[in-house]
Amino acid sequence: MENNTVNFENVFNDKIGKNEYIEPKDWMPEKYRKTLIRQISQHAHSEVIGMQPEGNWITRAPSLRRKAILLAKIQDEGGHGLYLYSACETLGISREELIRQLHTGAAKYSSIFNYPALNWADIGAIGWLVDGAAIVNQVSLQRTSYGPYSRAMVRICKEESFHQRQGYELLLELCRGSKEQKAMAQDAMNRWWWPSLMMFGPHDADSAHSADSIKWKIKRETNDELRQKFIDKTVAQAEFLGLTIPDPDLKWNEARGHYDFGKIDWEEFNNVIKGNGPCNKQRLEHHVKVHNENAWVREAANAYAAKKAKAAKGALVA
Ligand code: BYC
Repeated sequence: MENNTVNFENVFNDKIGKNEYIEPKDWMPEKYRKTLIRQISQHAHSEVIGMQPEGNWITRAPSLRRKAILLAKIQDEGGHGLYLYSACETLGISREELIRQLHTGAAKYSSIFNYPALNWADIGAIGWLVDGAAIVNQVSLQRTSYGPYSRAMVRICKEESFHQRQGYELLLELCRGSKEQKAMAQDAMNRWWWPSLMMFGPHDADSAHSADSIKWKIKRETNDELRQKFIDKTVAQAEFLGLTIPDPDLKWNEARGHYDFGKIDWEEFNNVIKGNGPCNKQRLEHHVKVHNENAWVREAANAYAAKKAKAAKGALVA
């Protein structure tokens, strides 16, 4: 007798092989689903927690123009969080559960947002270096195999490249300003350079999830490949600003066609992702506090949606 049963795993592997998207209703291995939930939720949490270090500077922006730009940027980050939570929910997990995982520490967010924004130049460094690193990673993720994640990335990348340029322009103005302003920019560079390199995650040899994620085309390039891309494109930008990258081992390697760079302090990275960075406690406590204080907004939105649904049903019956 002919066997008509579809082998779902073969269909899935076939799609991955042909670079076709996996969509929410398609069959997928449980581990693929779990890896996506972990990565997309970590990404969403990063966007939202990342609003905090910048939000701190809205009231202290040095001009109305800078304030308007910063407000718009932070609002974009909130929007990115929302696209990503929605993409994550298509994998069968609720927003409440995702937030619970963030609040209990079961889900991480990017290490970078556990560092403080100490002076105005830090806002430039966050745009230039942090958004710059995020773009390198996210351009690659535009080709991720999960459709809703890929589509969210396309839109996010457009906005992030504006963010990166506003950070660079802010720093350029400081670097062309007074001696004190230039020194502020250099100080920000010194503090944000190494944490920005850590955003790409551990070296490939120590990356627990990379092998599966590359196999399933969730990740298109490895942590080390993306980190190298970021360094290679950022050095010339630092030179143009007249800033020194705080790495004495940074040197062009003609044979490799890439910059060599110094050792990353993985002890610091591990400490930060374990919850012991300079601002971990503050960031999480703030999120929990605001989430609880604004429970009424969620209740009101739900009540309004229920009222609208009931009215629509009534209109259908009538
Ligand atoms: N921070 O096996 P690995 C933005 C964890 S926000 C914390 O290599 P993977 C912006 C990793 O989760 C953009 N944890 O993992 C917003 C894993 O632990 P678990 C943020 C990190 O997933 C506002 C363990 O280490 N972008 O642009 O294959 C203002 C082993 O790592 C980090 C994203 O979130 C880290 N840096 O690769 C301004 C990008 N690195 O989960 C700007 C999306 C690693 O087993 N995510 N870990 O407990 C990714 O591309 C990947 O998840 C990573 C890590 C490359 C980050």
